[in-house]
Amino acid sequence: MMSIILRILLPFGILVASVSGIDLSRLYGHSGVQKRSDACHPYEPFKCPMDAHCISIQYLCDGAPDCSDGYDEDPRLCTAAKRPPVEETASFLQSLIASHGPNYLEKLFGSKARDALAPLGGIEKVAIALSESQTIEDFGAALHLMRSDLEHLRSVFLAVENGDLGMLKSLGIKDSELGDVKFFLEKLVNTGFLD
Ligand SMILES: [Ca+2]
Repeated sequence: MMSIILRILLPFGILVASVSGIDLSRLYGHSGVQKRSDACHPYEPFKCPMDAHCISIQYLCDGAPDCSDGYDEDPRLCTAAKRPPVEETASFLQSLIASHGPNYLEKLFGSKARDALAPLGGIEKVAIALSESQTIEDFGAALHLMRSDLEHLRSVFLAVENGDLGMLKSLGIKDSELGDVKFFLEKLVNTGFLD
């Protein structure tokens, strides 16, 4: 299943070259007839996936549905738009694992975050869930986290929100990573993860 990030970007034709296994024909028209109307006007570049209706970027996540199915107000889309890019989150998680071993992220995400996050579906799946999940409860549901792990994660976020770095230190987050981990968690807190 295509991530919502790709579905956001596909109407713009971005990232298409790096995406395999997706039917691109609808992007370029395949009826043999040149249909100029397939392309959205530059002033209204976002194409609603359902009805091919074109809207301007300002109407994305503005609180009122403009696509017939309300896709432009999809909570996951609008959450992802406020979060760091999935690639950035994935590479951060990857760098922590590369530096400290495949079970390092257990300190944050609990016992299912071992083996380079394999039991959670892998690094990319976790990064997408961090991007699209409006709240920590949504995140827990998306990755089927156990309640105890979710409450542990919440306590980590609450500590960061309160400026308590001692919690991260006591978990064994290295001094050299403390700033980066704090910055990473703060970005989530600042976009409603604990609301
Ligand atoms: Ca809208």
